Amino acid sequence: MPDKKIIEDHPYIAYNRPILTDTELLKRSQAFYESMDSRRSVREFSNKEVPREVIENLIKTASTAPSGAHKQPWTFCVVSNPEIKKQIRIAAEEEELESYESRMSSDWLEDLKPLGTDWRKPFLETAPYLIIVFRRIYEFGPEGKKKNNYYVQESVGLATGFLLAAIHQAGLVSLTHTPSPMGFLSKTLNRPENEKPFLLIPVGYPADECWVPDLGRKGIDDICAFY
Ligand code: IYR
Repeated sequence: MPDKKIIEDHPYIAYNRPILTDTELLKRSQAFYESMDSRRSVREFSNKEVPREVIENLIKTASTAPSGAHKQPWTFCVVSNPEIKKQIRIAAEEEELESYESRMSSDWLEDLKPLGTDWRKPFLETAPYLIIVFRRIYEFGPEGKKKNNYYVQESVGLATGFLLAAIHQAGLVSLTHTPSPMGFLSKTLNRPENEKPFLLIPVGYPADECWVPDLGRKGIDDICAFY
């Protein structure tokens, strides 16, 4: 069998994955589940350095996610510069203070109590890296003509999920942070108008003393229906 061919004028490559035994499938799926089940969102970071190449690998992994028409409609901005981290912290805390004091409903604040969050975001300066994920609404085609991307929200959500999994598998921790509104990130990072901020993800090691809420996860019967 050839390993390349042209189908309707487009190049294809043969794709082969080994067929595993049921025992092997079970072992691998169980091991990956157990590893991912030990992932937690962390709010107390160490300032210990992480090599930049590691961060590049994490982002390359995120960018292996599927996307609408394979447009890969994402940009990952990586901030390690202390001055820029400081600017981001100041702007985020300003918005968050307003949110916690007057924009969020009492139900919302009540739901967040077990997580111990508040408007203060010291991790934005402590974590060695902030990865700000932008969704690219459209691209500029020839002569600057706008070309819309497809399923941008879904695609960028998938890429971010891959990123969080990669961070955990590498041995680092992250937080899925949603400063709201996030417009200040476009300004601070001077992003073009076709990009909108999606999530802000501090990445690093946990602080020497790091506590996370004692939360359980829903069981299979609560999240899954077999037909
Ligand atoms: N964006 C705020 C509030 C917040 C909202 C939800 I929903 C969370 O799960 C956690 C926090 C903050 O980052 O504190």
